[in-house]
Amino acid sequence: MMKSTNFYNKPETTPEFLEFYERLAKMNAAPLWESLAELVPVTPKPRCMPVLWNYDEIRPFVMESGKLITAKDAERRVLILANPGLRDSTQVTDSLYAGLQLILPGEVAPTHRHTTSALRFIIEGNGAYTAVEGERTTMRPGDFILTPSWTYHDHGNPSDTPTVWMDGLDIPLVNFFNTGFAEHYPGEVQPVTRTEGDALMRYGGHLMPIEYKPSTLATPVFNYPYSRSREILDQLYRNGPLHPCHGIKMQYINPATGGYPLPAIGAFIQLLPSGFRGTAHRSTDSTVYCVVEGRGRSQIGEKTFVWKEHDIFVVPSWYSLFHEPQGDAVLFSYSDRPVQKALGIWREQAPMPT
Ligand code: 1HN
Repeated sequence: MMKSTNFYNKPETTPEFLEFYERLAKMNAAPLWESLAELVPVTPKPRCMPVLWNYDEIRPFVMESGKLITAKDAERRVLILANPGLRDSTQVTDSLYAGLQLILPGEVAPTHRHTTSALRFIIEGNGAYTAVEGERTTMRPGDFILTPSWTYHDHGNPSDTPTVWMDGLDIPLVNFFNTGFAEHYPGEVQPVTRTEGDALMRYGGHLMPIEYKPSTLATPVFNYPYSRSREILDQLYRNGPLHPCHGIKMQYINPATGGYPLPAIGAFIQLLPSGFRGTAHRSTDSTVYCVVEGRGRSQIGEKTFVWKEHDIFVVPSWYSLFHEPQGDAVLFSYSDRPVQKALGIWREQAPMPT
């Protein structure tokens, strides 16, 4: 007999059962034994699917949106990356959101704040800025930028090139809890009250202000420049060792706590050096990847995705995964790992047992 893949196999349903269920439904009640296998899977069964957005294919749509609507009229001119396994939804995974945002030369996206937290991973452009609580930071390709929950933020592009970035937000989680609040800043653009680079210097070096006490889980640093991340990856590659699954993989941290940069979102950057062939691994946090540099392929379950710079792909919970770059490659990724860890349910096999 084949081993059952269900935790529980429900007995056959007779007309008597069905008649009972009908009367039960009128009582706003239901039999657990009909849905137990689905409610308590033996291993994760994510609805979200492996999917890749080829940047060369999606970019023309992003630019077309720039002809259709202004950043101001749209509030945020973003194309949502909707996972096809979650049809009609606005989710990239079961718990997270992703989008591609465009801001054209001369535009501003007005100041607002909301309870959902956001990260930006900059894809192209040079000279546009994001302002967070009175400090502007220039967005450069590969920069990792944060707007924590309930911080006022706006974007502006005084440069002469379009700027595009990937947004990552915890919208599905915040809305699951029915804790969504949002408001506009009184006035379109918040005043600049701090010098550019202040937060990084104050909190992101090897010094910390005396008696600084974090008031939230979110990081006080809101731009993690790529120039620095890249330098660290390079140096650590030279120093070794290389992880058999991840290459050189680092996580972004809140320097004040050593924890994740946002309460619900963890973010990572990894170097896959030329000649590396990663070993298969898996973890329970469905993850969104953005290719920062280089090209290669990743095997996700039964699917192989061939990727290059700026492509975005999703690895669902517990799918086996390995990466193989062609030449040096750098991958950025983010997931809900902090939430899973807080709940004590995060699991990883790296490498997977053979
Ligand atoms: C938002 O505020 C931004 O500030 C981007 O750039 C995407 C998606 C949903 C809700 C708010 C931004 C967003 C968003």
